[in-house]
Amino acid sequence: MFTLTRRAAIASVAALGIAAAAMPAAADGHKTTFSMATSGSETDARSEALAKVFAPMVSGFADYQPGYNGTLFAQGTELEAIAGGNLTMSIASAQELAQFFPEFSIFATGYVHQDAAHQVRVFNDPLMDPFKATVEAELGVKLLSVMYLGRRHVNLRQTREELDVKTPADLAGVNLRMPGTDAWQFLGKALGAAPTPLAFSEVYTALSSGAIDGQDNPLPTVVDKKFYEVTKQIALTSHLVDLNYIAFSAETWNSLDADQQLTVQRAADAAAAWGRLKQLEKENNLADFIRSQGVEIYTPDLAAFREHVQAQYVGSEAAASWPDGVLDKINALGN
Ligand code: KDO
Repeated sequence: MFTLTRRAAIASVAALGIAAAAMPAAADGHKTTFSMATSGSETDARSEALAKVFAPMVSGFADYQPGYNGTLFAQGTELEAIAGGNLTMSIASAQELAQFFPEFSIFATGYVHQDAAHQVRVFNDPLMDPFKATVEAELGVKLLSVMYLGRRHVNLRQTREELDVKTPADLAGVNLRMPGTDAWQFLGKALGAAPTPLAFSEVYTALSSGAIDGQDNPLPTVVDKKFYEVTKQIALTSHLVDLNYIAFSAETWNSLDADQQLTVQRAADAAAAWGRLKQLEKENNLADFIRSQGVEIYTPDLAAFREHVQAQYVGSEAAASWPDGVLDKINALGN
């Protein structure tokens, strides 16, 4: 299932070589550049948080230069770019990290995280220390803070009359776009659908043309990317309370002095907190707008989805990569 072994992935990154992008923050007042790549838009809450909160806080010694919509680096290539010294930071997913370190799939598993607060407790718990240490040691990437993306739901082109999603069985044969890594595809299958890998930037067009039946994302993303224009229903499956990490070049970090490092860490935490509140607010207030655009929103049989999804992970290759006891620790940090 995991096509890229850790060794192969690390080797391919090492082959990129370390470029000169991570210039040290000069003590002579010359600012360093923090380049940031995301496939999200400029109006995405996580992008806004970095631009409005993180950037001003580090502006004394760093120029923040963001690239949105996958323009700097394509979705899924950002971590390699940081590791290769060609990018300072990104909004990285656990699914992308699982390409290098399969154990990260635990944070990409359906119905594990319960809500935004649970994500924060998990990220700050000592259980995360070995995960963070591995990413830093083997990829040269520091995970500074956890950002909230939101509850992912199934969003389809079909009307509810054409397809009423009550249980995973109703998604049989549904061509559901999921992002292009193994952890995402696994989740799509676990939902009962026929997952198709596709870059985020292609989703609107593929929905519009009918190349795919649907996609899964939180409500704020459905609005931000106008997916409501090309879909007819949202089944509130809440199958993944999704997160991203603020991933930062260890090489750049090591070039900063202690005060600058403290400032970067505080700026990342402040941006993550701001973005989390913003995203929660959007999530809680967007359903009426989406309905007003002609999209039906309803809750399917959540117990059936949870049971089915969780059952798919039991005994899976993904679950085999999870360190002993970590799932119990994550669950113990829940409500
Ligand atoms: C997506 O491709 O559906 C996804 O939501 C996956 C996330 O991990 C994240 O990369 C996100 O896209 C982008 O940041 C765009 O919102």
